[in-house]
Amino acid sequence: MGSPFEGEAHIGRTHLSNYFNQILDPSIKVPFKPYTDDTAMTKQSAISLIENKSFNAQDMVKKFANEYFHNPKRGYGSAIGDIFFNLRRTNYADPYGPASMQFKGLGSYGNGAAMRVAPVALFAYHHCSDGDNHDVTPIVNLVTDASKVTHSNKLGYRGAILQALAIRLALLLDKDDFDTISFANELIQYMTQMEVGDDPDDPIDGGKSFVTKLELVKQYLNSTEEPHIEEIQNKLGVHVSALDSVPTAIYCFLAAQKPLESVPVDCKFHRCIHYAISLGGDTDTIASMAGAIIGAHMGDEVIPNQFLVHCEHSEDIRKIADDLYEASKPTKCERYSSKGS
Ligand code: R7I
Ligand code: MG
Repeated sequence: MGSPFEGEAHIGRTHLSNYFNQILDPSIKVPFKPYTDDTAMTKQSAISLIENKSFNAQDMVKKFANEYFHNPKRGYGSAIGDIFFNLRRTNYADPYGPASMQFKGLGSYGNGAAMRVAPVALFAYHHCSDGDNHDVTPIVNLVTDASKVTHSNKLGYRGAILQALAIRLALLLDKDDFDTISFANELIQYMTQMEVGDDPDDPIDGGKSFVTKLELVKQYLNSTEEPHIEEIQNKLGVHVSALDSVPTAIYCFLAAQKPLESVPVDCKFHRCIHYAISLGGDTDTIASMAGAIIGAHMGDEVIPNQFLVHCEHSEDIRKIADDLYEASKPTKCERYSSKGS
């Protein structure tokens, strides 16, 4: 839904409202919305987890590559195609190799691992939780492994971890009412631990911190006035890097918990997606990540059916989600083994 606006800096309020009004109007035949790389890779992450009932790096990258070669024109990041060509050329021998060589060995810091992480987060939550869900180690480890097949830069895979932890927290929340500041604080706590030992003077990524961005999210949430779109674009970011988009998606989810002056709609799910797109920039991906978090929080019943009818393969995706739930059910034996006995 966000892709028609991708890359735009200024999206007129009326223009965007008309877009949503058309989508919501059952009498108007709006053109079908083809899914972009976000959904392409999310789908394949889920299918790989379903078929293997666990994470299998080689199988997952093969599925990503096959989907890419089947239709490379889905708005993929400009560097990720090279990974798929290199993997295919080497017969997928080392699923982590090509990604680790990108950007002179630094790896990609794009938001591509974060944008597809929802099934991995849901799988880990359900399968590895050991019934209590207090320990985030399984989710962090699984997400790190599933991210590094394409994004070995710490900013790339940490962005995916942050998005996964937001999904996990959203699943644990009260459906009707929760404290958005506590939500941000909890994420700040996890990311602070992750950033311990980072060198603020590192010439490449010194000072690039998810904690700093989440503090900004808190500042916006605490403010009585809605921040200007330019403020969000310039400070929080609406770009293809994980650092400039994952905290923004989290902010969209949290900001949409209350009425928004700029998006006067009652349905929280609609408000969240609409607001994410209104910020411009990487609209498909930020809306997709914000949608994954609010979906984890509220369930699929809150998604307006009129949204779904316009989205390519929405029926298939619903079936994949059900299959993922089944495949991630912990068996008794696996529960105990995750405790180390
Ligand atoms: O991360 P990735 O899969 O891109 C996803 C985003 C989504 O918004 C899509 O909808 C699409 O628009 O792109 O793909 P990558 O190619 O790994 O990363 C995206 C872009 O981030 C790259 O093409 C680069 O422009 C930039 N980038 C970097 N630039 C310099 N140095 C990522 N890592 C680096 C880097 O280390
Ligand atoms: Mg995008």
